Amino acid sequence: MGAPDFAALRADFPILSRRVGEGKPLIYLDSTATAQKPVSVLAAMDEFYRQHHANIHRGIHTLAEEATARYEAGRERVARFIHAPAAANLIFTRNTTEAINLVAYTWARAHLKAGDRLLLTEMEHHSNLVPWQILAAERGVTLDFVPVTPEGLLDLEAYRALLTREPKLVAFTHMSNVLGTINPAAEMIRLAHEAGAIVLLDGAQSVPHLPVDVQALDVDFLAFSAHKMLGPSGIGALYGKMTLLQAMPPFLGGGDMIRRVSLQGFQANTVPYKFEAGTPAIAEAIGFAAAVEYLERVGMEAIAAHEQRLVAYALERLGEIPGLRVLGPSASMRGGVVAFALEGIHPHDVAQILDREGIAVRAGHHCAQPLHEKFGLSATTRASFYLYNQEWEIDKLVEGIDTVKKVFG
Ligand code: 7TS
Repeated sequence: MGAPDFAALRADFPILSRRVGEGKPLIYLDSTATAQKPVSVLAAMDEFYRQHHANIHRGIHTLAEEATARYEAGRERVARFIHAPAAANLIFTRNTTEAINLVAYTWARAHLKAGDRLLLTEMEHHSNLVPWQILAAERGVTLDFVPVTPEGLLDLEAYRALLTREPKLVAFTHMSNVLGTINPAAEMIRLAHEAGAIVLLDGAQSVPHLPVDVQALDVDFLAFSAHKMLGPSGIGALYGKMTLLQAMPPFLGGGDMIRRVSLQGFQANTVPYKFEAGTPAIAEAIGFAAAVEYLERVGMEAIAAHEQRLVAYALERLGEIPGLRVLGPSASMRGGVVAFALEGIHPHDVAQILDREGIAVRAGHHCAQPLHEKFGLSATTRASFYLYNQEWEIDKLVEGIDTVKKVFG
């Protein structure tokens, strides 16, 4: 296959031809919150409901067998996408948040006691912060944080120093949803292992946008969400190393996660079923697999390079606007996320005026309040890019910001 035609693939995403605001063509710059869906994902889910729908892992009838086979094929496809050694290493969850909570409620509660330390960073999304705060309050575990530098990078010297406190777990984001920073995960994981820690990587932003290989990274746990990578909402995944998963107690109790139940007790099912209680998101698993197939067809290297070009262009264009402050590092260190503050204008006002121009951006703290505080801000406006975005949309964003300045100037 030759170089992908990124302009042409926009036609695969029906929503991109919508008009919004005052009849303006939609310019969707909010893929960090959630990505739009190609027709192949919609069709796979539609076909499942029309032709094969039944509950899985139960019943001998034809539809139950077809549904089970498709759900498990989805697991295999998603596992292969992150280069997991086997499909069984991949547990379906509701989203990244639930995947992180799964580790916090099972692995962490089985292994951690008062006085143990966890090492997080100042750039975490609330979903990689709050589960550990709950645990800390309950168990007397201490949280340490790798500081973020003024450029928006993790302070790796400080990281090395904090590792000497011998944390049991290091949990950090592979790519920041605010700064766009791509953290040096492989090196950080190696250092954590040398210090005797287990590593959980929050891949909510990296797995959709970069090639991620769990075996090359040697990561212990990886959490990610389908809805940020062209798939449906309601499903995400936790990858784990098999020895860890096998030793972990179950998460939620109920059907499917058991092998045998008596009135007095139960015997847990094998991995990964042990962690998937109740009827899962079946059509969503099929949509997830279709999303991964789409991304693989375009190629993750090509997608990452495309977004790198877009973010370099965005930083250049936004850099020309007086009174506009961009958070985060230079283009070479980041993915397609640009959060900015406009002097004297509230981010919500910026987003509202841009919406009138058809431009969808997010305004707020983006579930990273401590990080915003670090930069002395309560909120920012954030534009984010994916494979379907084009340079001309960034030109429109810059024109939109001019309009904002006129309205509030
Ligand atoms: N971790 C990171 C780095 C994220 O960006 C997000 C979602 C999550 C975890 C949680 O993912 P979920 O699928 O469980 O919700 N980030 C954003 C965002 O930046 N805007 O909306 C959601």
